[in-house]
Amino acid sequence: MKTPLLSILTAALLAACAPTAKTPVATAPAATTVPAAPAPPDYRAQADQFLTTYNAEYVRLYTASSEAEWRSNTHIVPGDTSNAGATTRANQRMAAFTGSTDNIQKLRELLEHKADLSEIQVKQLQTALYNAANNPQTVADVVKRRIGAEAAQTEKLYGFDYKYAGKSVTTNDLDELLRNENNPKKRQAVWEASKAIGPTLKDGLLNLRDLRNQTVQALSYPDYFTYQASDCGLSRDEMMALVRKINTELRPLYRELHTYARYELARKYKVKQVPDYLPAHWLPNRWGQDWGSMVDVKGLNLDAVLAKKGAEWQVQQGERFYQSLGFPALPASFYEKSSLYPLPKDAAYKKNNHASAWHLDLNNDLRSLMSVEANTEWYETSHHELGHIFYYQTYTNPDVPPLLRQGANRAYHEAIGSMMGLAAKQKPFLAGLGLIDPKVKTDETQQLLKEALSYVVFIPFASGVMSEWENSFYGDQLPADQLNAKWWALSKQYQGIEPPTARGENYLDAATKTHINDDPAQYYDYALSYVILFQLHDHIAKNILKQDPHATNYYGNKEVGDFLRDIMRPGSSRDWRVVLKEKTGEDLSARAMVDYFQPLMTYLKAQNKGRKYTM
Ligand code: X8Z
Ligand code: ZN
Repeated sequence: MKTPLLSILTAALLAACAPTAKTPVATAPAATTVPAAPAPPDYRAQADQFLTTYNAEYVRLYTASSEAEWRSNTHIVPGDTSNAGATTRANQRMAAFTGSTDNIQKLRELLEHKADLSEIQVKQLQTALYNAANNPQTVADVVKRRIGAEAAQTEKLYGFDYKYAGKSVTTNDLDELLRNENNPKKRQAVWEASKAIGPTLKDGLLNLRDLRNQTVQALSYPDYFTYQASDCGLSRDEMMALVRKINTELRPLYRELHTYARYELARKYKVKQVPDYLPAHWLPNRWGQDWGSMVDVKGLNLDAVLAKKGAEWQVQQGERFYQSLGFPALPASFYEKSSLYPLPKDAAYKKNNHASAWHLDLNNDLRSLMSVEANTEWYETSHHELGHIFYYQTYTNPDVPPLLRQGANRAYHEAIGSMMGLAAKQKPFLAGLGLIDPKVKTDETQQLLKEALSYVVFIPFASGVMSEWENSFYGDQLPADQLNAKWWALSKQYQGIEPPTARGENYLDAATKTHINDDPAQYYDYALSYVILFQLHDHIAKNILKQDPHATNYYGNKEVGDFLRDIMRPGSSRDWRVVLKEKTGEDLSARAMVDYFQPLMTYLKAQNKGRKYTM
């Protein structure tokens, strides 16, 4: 079947090639004059024409939509729905285009001639069809309701007024308290304050589940989780098998860390009976996804150094690090247009408190939204977000059409900046920058332990709790009266964490994690990103720098920059598996991550000797 556009093009081509009628002038035998066969339709030319027009409109609508989203995320006035209204309208226009029935038909038709098209054309058509499935206009009403519900959920999420001890507090305040407060009673109150937002998001999330599932079902995806996983070229089962494998591979190490943490924290909080499961409020993070601040490595206390340098310095230093590897400076507009620091205490509006990086126009308008304060967590996050920004900048080149200005896959996008964050905390790097005394003796085991408490501890949360919960929520229609029970069952199973008191279905603790609301069914990307991070870091350390992966200094090394840019430059125009194999010689594997932390096993086993293991 042909679309009208293709029929017209084909007819025109055929007409152009048809022999023109001529007046016969001779009667000589004509046996050798066979009429030329009509040239086959030029599908490449057709695809080019279609994609040129499509990309231009895509950029125009994407930019309008991002501008509106930016405003919705940086200027939240509770009760004022004007931003949400503008965002909804811009996103609806984008949806009407990407999901238009005409476009879908044309994309499908061109893809029927895949064999005749170039690889980059096929990639663009597939990406556009993937995008269409999130907005098919055959179910325009569902899409419209979903877009409105998403804007409303974002406003609720970031407009929430957290209260602790009777006062309004920011999430930065709560995080700091969880890192530093020593009184378990107070800790519990802080933790509970951080969960107060959950119930306010429940109806919205349940509604969004239905709308998200119904949207993608129109193009035959069984559910939204399957749709998201397909972006990596994996089925839902394959994705779950992958994250479960990663979790299993890191489980022996996690088990040691879990045992260690139970005993250490019981001692710290002066609790005689060591609990079998970690009480959630004992941990220095709202979800127990990062326990790094439990350990203070003497001589390597970055918090003290950063406090003197200030918040601005951290972002600028991050940029300097990337530049030292040969990345170009950021455009001035990055600093002018980004929203990098917390709002003044008396601001009459709120902003999204979770860090993000934006490619506003799929061109050179690059922005980040953060609330940077001078501490190790924000130092790490600044490097993470700048990873996204330099990724955007690198694939914004004439060889990468706007539709393919994305990571090799989403996990790569998360991996680059996280890897730079890891590298920017290693001793030779810090000493090279003059941030610490190079001669100071530091305990390498404690440093590795601190890293494990961040990176290894993250895996059961990301590949276990988050991925399993969303898989069940979207893929298995987790019943509305089991949402919180499931969350805590998974937390216990994967993280070995329990809530301080019973958390019934009147709470919705999953929804306190921003991604559950506004970055749905894709948290496995972060688990995969850590695995990729260690694969890339291992390669850089051993093969480029010839340094111990535990003690590197990437600063100023252009070869490291070239290695990273080779990965980043093609955006999503190359298959992520091929890229990984080509650049590291390996398939996706937790091997490098497991190897990196292996030296810690002996230490932890010795520490945990005679202790009770509960997972
Ligand atoms: O959400 C983020 C980034 C933004 S892309 C700050 N991260 C995950 C989280 O905070 O839960 C980075 C690592 C995990
Ligand atoms: Zn990120």
